[in-house]
Amino acid sequence: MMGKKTDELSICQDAREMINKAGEENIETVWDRLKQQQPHCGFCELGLSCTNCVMGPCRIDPFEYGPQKGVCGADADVVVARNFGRMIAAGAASHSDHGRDLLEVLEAVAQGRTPDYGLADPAKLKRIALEAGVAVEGKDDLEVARELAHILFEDFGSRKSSLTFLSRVPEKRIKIWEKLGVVPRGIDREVVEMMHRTHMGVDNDALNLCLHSARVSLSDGWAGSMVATELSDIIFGTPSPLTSKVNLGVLKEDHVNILVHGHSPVVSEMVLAAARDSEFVAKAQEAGAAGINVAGLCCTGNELLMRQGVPMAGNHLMTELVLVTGAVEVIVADYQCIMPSLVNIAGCYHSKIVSTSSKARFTGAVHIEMNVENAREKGREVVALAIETFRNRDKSRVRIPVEPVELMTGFSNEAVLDALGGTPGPLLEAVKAGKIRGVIGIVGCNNPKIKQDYGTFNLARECIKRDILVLVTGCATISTGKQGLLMPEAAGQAGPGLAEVCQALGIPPVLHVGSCVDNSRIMQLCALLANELGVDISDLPVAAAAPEWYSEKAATIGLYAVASGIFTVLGVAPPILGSKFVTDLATRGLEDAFGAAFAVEPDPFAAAQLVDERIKAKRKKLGLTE
Ligand code: XCC
Ligand code: SF4
Repeated sequence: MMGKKTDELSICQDAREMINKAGEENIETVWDRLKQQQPHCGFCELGLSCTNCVMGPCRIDPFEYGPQKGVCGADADVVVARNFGRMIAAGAASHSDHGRDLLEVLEAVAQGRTPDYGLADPAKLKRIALEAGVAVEGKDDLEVARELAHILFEDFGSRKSSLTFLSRVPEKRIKIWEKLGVVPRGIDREVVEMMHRTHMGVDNDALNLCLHSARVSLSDGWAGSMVATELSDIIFGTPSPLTSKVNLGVLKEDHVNILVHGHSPVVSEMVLAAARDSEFVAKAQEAGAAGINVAGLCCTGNELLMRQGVPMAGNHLMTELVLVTGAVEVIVADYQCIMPSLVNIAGCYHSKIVSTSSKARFTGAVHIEMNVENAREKGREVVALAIETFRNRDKSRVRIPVEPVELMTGFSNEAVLDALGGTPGPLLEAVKAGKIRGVIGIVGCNNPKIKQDYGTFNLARECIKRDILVLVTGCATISTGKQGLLMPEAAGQAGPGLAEVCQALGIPPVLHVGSCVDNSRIMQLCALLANELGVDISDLPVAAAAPEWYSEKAATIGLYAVASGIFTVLGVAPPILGSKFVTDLATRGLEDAFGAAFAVEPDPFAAAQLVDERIKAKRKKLGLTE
């Protein structure tokens, strides 16, 4: 299969072994399908094809031999900007719709409509409610929750001119957004307006379209995702440091293995609760298993890892391979990043894919619809199905490669500030003294076009060597965790300043701050530091990177980082290169407008150099020595 050797596809031993096993068993994986798709359409790669109406589809010729305009007259700049705008809208919609699900749970809890969920962190509920302008004095938690839910629901609509958590944004940054006309108004409103603007014959100015893209992304980073993060903490608990394990070795050969996949803790928390029920553990034993093992994939895995210490089986490119172990009874999924191929691969084994959301169904999967009213009961159905499925496991096909690696997790902003004695002061002191030269958020996915985990792991390692503290979210967590960087011992691989800080606090040089929506934690932390120093976020020695991104959501995260003033390096170019105007804007023009821009650099070592230079320049401007 494939033509490429497996060691060219992934840096991970567990992945390589399972790719080989898939080959032996004639199972098609994402790498096979990538090969079948090649060569990719050049027009699409450049962002130059348009299917927005049926006068088309149209293609703009990048070499100027062929047509330079679509049937409607749109040129390359407009076509690229429109396509990019829709990409950003899809990413923002995904995070924000996930946020809305948490909001619906909060409302159901407040109205007493669900016994299944509660308020695990009532102190945070009060804090957030106060921030949102709720008078909490003399009110019980449910009343506070009801009022908070009401205010946040309005953030989604168009009844307000500004969003709740914009109060966190430094004043200088808000001024920039006001001047550019990109202050986000309503979460859904910005997405809907993007769909409107990109209909034929509406917004036909590439700059104007790109500015609205920035506004859409900000409605995600400072609202939709932020709502998801804050409410997940309130409902399920604010993460604090704990240790767990990562890689395919977390599967247990003698257990019923249940994998949670997707993004929303609303589903995975209920599955976990049922799996921990002694009644089911006894049933599993009756079926011949030693017990029930729950492990995570992708971001809902991150949610459970951060709060419950549930071990992590793998990131995006491991989601097919985990089935190839032959040891998985059920993958229970909610939404986002769940490859439809999982159903086919599960069909090659005894495994079952369970979908749980009416908005994310998979032909051939078992559908167990979960909602706030029935979640606990449905979680139990999933676990019962897994136990039944275990009876069909073919033991001769089971192969669990490698031993798991330990990792430390749970670094919410609250936990970080707690560790520092309640204020960001000590962190700022370490930055001023140059022990921590700067901070980088490394986020995002895997992409089969890049050797799995190569970009993310190497960038993280190069950054810590240079005394740059690394924060990870999403699949980048797993890429770095599998290589041991999420343990305090990894301080030995850091530069002397960062190593000293990590050793003093007993923390790793790479901190896990959560799932993809939890990039909002990084936004909040940057705002906190900027406010403390009385500067803008763009003045801070910080950067962001998405070395192996694939998803529309990752594009949106990158854009809200840049629009918030954070220099961002992408390992894969977005489909904008067909427009010189949009490309120049992304890599230079945004710097003038927002004080930060994108760079595209697939080589993680060169990317680390770019980040280093940026941090050096920002430190110098702040009058900090190296
Ligand atoms: Fe998806 Fe969030 Fe990307 Fe991983 S990192 S592949 S978006 S699961 Ni957010
Ligand atoms: Fe072609 Fe214009 Fe229609 Fe796009 S909107 S398909 S460029 S006619």
